[in-house]
Amino acid sequence: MAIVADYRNLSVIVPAFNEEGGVQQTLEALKKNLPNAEIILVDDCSTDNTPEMAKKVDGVHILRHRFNRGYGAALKSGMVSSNREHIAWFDADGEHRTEDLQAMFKLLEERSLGAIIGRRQVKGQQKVRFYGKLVLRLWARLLGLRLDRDLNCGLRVFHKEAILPYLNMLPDRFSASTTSTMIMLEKKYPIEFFDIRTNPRIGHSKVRLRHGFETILNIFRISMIFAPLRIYGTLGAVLVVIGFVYGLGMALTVDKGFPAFALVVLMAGFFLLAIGAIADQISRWQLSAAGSHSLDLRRTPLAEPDGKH
Ligand SMILES: Nc1nc2c(ncn2[C@@H]2O[C@H](COP(=O)(O)OP(=O)(O)OP(=O)(O)O)[C@@H](O)[C@H]2O)c(=O)[nH]1
Ligand SMILES: [Mg+2]
Repeated sequence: MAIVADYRNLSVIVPAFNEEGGVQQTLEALKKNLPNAEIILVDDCSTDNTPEMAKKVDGVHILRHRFNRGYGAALKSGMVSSNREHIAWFDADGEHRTEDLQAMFKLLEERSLGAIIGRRQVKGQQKVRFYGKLVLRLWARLLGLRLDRDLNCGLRVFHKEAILPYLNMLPDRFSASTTSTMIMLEKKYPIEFFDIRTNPRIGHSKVRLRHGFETILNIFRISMIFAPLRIYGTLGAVLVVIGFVYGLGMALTVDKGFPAFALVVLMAGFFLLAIGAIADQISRWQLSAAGSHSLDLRRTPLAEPDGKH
């Protein structure tokens, strides 16, 4: 007898804003292919027929924001009301395939991972988006993070303990996906990227250029929360080295002692290092409170060493 996979351990959160074209089909596919999963549609105060279309599918929990709050806010509302151990994010526009979600969930459970993040193919992507994503990756790299190809794919699955303690760090808008990737990496949770295929979206895209700028700002914000010493420390060390080398060079070659300018640069470097050390203490203190529920996850025997991220 064939064993039918059971998804009673999983909540699927579907954020939707004006997705009357794709929402019914998306929910039907989830109901059919993920039996017993809890499916939560968060309608972000759509102005079209999204709620009516969603109601046509039985057994879906529908939450509705009273005003439009954004993609990240919708995901947070859904996650807070989820009752299962694992949480998936799944777009309402028909773009994601349930086969991919099934495979990702299986892997997450089998390997006790903190998260699995979808990785879309670069081929066929709009040029603008391709370069936008490149800028995001370079920016993250500059801040000391080696990120994989796709930071902000909307299809991902988490162990609840890996994401719930950080809900207040997730922004309300589109950068919630990039931010959640960074949180997983900064917390050194065992995670994997998983190659997925996507269908063309049904209906209009909601992504705008300003969302890219918001994301750049949020990458910086998260780095400051998790690893302030990396930013202040690098900048401080660079200034100290410049000040010292320049000052010493001038003192030895031009016979007028250590120049004042070099001293100022040196001092600025030391100040930045000191600020970094204090910020680091504050950050550790804050994060130990936020992440204390997640410690078990880090000790799971199947957890991968995270050196490869
Ligand atoms: N709750 C909520 N969901 C939103 C909002 N904007 C977009 N979404 C949903 O978030 C998901 C992803 O949005 P998309 O516009 O598809 O963004 P994308 O998948 O990155 O890019 P495209 O599919 O190419 O447009 C979809 O299910 C949208 O309905 C919003 O303001 N609030
Ligand atoms: Mg989409």
